[in-house]
Amino acid sequence: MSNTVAGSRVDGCLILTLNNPPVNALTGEILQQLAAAISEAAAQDAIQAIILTGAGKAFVGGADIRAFPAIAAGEIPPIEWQRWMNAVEDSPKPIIAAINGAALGGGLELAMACHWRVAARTAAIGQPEVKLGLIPGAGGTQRLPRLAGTELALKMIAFGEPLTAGEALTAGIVDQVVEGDVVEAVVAMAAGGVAGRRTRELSARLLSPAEAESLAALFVDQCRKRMPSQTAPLAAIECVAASSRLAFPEGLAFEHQQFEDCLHGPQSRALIHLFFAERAAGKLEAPRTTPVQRAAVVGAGMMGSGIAMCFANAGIPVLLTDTSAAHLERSLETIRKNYETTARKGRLTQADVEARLALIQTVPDFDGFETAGLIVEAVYEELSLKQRVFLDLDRIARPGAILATNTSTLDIDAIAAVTRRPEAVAGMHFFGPAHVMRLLEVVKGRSSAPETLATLLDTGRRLRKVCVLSGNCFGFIGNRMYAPYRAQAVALVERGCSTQQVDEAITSWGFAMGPLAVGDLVGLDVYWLIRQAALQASLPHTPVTTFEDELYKLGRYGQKTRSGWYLYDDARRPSSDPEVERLVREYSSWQGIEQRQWNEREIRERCLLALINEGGRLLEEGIAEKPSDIDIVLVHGFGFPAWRGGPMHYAESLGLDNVRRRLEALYDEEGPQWKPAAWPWAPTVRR
Ligand code: 3H9
Repeated sequence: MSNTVAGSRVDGCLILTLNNPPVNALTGEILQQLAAAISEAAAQDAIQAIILTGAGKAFVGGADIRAFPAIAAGEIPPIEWQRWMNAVEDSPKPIIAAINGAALGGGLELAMACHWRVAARTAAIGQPEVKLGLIPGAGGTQRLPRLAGTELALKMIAFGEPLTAGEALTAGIVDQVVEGDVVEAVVAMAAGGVAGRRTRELSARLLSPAEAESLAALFVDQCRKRMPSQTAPLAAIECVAASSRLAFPEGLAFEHQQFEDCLHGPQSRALIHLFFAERAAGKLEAPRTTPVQRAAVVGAGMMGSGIAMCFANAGIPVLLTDTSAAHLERSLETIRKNYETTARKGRLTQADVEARLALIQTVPDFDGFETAGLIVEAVYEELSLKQRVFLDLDRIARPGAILATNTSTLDIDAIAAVTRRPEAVAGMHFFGPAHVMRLLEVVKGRSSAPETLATLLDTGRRLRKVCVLSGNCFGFIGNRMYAPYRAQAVALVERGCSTQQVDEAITSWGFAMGPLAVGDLVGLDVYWLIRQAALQASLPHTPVTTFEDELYKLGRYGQKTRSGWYLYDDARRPSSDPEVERLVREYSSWQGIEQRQWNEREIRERCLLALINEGGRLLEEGIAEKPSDIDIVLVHGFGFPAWRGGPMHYAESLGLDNVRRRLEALYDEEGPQWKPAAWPWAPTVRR
């Protein structure tokens, strides 16, 4: 027996423990060892049953995802997943999966190949492969419908959301859920005698082929809405529907073909890249962190209220203050409403709502702020105001407490400079709505100590955020990149495109919203202020005047005034406005801007190249540590399609040399804003 599949004997049971930290991910080698151990056990009369479990917290977190890019590139041989799972199911001795923790992807497929399944109450059980642009490839699309029924299998495999152990029990996926030690419970179960049973031989819960097809069509519609342009969910649905139509071996062959197509496609490359990018982001070389026991927030506007909710959601007590008692009262009302809406959707119990509200205490005048280990400032975006707040906080906060600003554009150093603890000051840039958006930029000031940054990153992870470390510059990573991208969108309208043409070119490529519609959502008044600040900060390539200024001057601020780039009805549904067309042509003729026809490809290319090139500049300047950090920021904060992997991954997939050549051509044609960045990174994308 090996280290990765360790065997031990208790009573008449052979316990096989998979041990491949951190999540016991499956490799071909592990499966081979497992099959060998099972076949050895078959020859031993003293063994009545085999128990399969995982070492540590997970049962099996899936196939080892790290190997997929190399398998797809043909650098290492493919793994015969289905054959190994069949070998487990064929065991003449009954095998019981003792699901001690997460059984995901290949982990659930392995458990379903076992004859019985007993799960710990805390185990998560699911087929999340679509989130990686894949489908289950080890028989999951054929075994899950046989165990749980076609409809639930469609739901679990197409959307990738895991079930709790209790839900898996109700669904018939597991046979028993236990509170204590799951292996002990399984040994007791085996002592009572268990028979072998094969999931692949079940059929009672399968819908008829016709019923499965019509249900699949409904799921296709839902997937097109929830996960537009993604191919894996559609392939997954086809496979589950096929389980009703095809015998098990043919179903496996069909699944294998679909899995291969997904594995070799660009979407799985992009989504696997993001999976590892998220886990690699915001990791610092082991400086000491001080876990935050109590937090405080200054400013009870939308951002401050959302930030307070983030702390409460993570079980961290938080104080919230504002200069206005009315703001505080309104903030608490909004927070309660938000929680109650979540409870109505069944995602929180009423007890959870009350528990979270109890963690948020509104206070006047910084009362109690001396007890907080972390104070987040979220007041109006004005440097002098923030500096005044930091002067006060520095006086009130206890020694060692961290002071973080939620500024989205201002200079962290200028804020830290008014305190006597610049080493304990940094940016904590949440994206609105803060309790919903997963992205958090932790911004490093000139004097921010490594311990300060490590504590903020650690706290961010406790708040269940995807944390990225950014250097201090105007707009940090996300807003700084978004500015030239939006500037291109506006310039294209000035040069002859219609508003809709630009937005549609971008949304049809996969962005959640077009850049001009985003302007209307955020507010053209807000973008005007940001651009003025960018000009003041002498940010290169910021246009001095743009047509968007004209919309701002007309009071067309976007959705909030029911007019901006678009017109909005009371339900905030947009429609195009001929007046904008007229105004922009007038503006362009006055500015002497040449007009021409543009096609979709040209529009996209310009907007995306502006984004990518700014990413290159951020790397060149050391503001972003690595390209994958930029990808995360754009995907989680700015609606960049995840299945394209983020702008830097996309640039790599195009070939950096090709990107540079196009930028050089534009630089020659149109000037300095297209000057190619130095691209200081080695490509990682296999093409
Ligand atoms: C699949 O199974 C296909 C099948 O159909 C097979 C047939 C072809 N592989 O998330 P965490 C690493 S596809 C390799 O921070 P948590 C992760 O990178 C797979 N490594 O922990 C990180 O490493 P590091 C389907 C993996 O406790 C460390 O583990 N399965 C894998 O918050 C900790 O990860 C999935 O999609 C893996 N499969 O959450 C499940 N999983 O420390 C993906 C994790 O170096 N995994 N790592 O940064 C998860 O959802 C979560 O990791 C899990 C633990 C819930 C398991």
